[in-house]
Amino acid sequence: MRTRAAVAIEAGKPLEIMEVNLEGPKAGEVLVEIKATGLCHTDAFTLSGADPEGMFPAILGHEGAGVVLEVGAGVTSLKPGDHVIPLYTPECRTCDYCLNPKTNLCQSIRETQGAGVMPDGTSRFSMLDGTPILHYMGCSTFANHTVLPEIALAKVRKDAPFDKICYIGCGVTTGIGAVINTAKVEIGSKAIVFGLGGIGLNVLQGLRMAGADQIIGVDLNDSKVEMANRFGMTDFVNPANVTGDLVAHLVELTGGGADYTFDATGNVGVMRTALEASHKGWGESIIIGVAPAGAEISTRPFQLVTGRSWRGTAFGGARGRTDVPKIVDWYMDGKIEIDPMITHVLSLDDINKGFDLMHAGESIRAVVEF
Ligand code: NAD
Ligand code: AHE
Ligand code: ZN
Repeated sequence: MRTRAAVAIEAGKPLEIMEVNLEGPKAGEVLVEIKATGLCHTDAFTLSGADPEGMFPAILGHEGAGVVLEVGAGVTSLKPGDHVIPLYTPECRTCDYCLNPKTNLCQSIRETQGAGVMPDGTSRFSMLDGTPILHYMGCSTFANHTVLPEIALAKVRKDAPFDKICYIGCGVTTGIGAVINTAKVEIGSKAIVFGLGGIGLNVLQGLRMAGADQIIGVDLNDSKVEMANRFGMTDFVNPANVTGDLVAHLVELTGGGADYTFDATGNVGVMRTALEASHKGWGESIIIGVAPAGAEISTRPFQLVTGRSWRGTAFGGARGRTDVPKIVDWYMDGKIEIDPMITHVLSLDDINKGFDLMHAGESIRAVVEF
């Protein structure tokens, strides 16, 4: 079939909207009509050329929601008409990783996913002249139709609006999951969230759900304050307005350091500040942000010797097929909020405007509706 997609032709160039060929689902695969997709900073990061795994031409996008149109041979858990959210972290339920309760990082198709192809080693997308186009994070939601492995789709209820629940495909689950699954924040905790964008705001609402007492937000952009307050922030710090050492300021504000800190910026300097602003003896710092190729984190080992720990999280530690339908229920039941964070709704033709808004710090989430 043919479908419309925003294609990343090469690093650093705007996406090009075009008709592309899409082959139907092979064994174990599913054809999905994407109804809506969010724009995550990770899409911009890969498009910029900073992603060591970034390859072109590719169809980016990993925060989508849609409807199953067709299933390949052997698919048993999905049927045409089912509503689904694509999963860049799949859940096969049989690999060593899925069988280990300490991780959500299913590895059953990680190698081919990272290479931009389906598990059989080939792409389903091509240009009209036959040039193959790579998949991205196993999802490629910047296309009106896409093909995914069955294990990379969460089946969700049919009354949930696509233009909101697409955000559960990455940002919402990553932020809330970092608090609940990864850090396992206790009631009464003190926490600091660095970066109050599409991920950081969801860390805030996760902390509020977990019953944290002090929730400090740190961002260079003052315009994020209003939304952050709405999602549970109790104190705001703009590093540009701090005279002297930022770590010392945060340690003083928390009365000795935070129980938990979260980096949602992708800046390795911020990651160091986050680790060092966590409490001596027990503070945990969770890295969510994705850093560019070649970037490395550093601190004095003494920071760890004296009881702080550095950890990371992918997709908020969530097991997608199991946890994503529950998070959709939380949204539908009013336990979490999504709507205010979707600040812009665009057509596919205007997708590059969404990236401009992100880079200008003017959007939280821009969503493309098909
Ligand atoms: P975003 O652009 O919406 O938000 C980033 C925020 O960080 C902005 O508000 C910006 O003003 C702020 N910021 C930038 N530099 C800063 C600094 N030096 N100090 C303080 N604040 C600063 O991006 P997003 O969509 O929220 O994504 C955030 C990060 O999380 C990105 O690196 C993204 O790739 C990553 N991410 C990781 C996962 C995961 O599974 N680990 C999932 C999704 C996104
Ligand atoms: N490809 C990059 C790393 C990108 C990365 O860390 N991706 C996160 C999800 S970001 C979603 O917005 C992730 O899940 N990582 C785990 C994995 O297996 O990719 C690089 O540095 O090579
Ligand atoms: Zn993302």
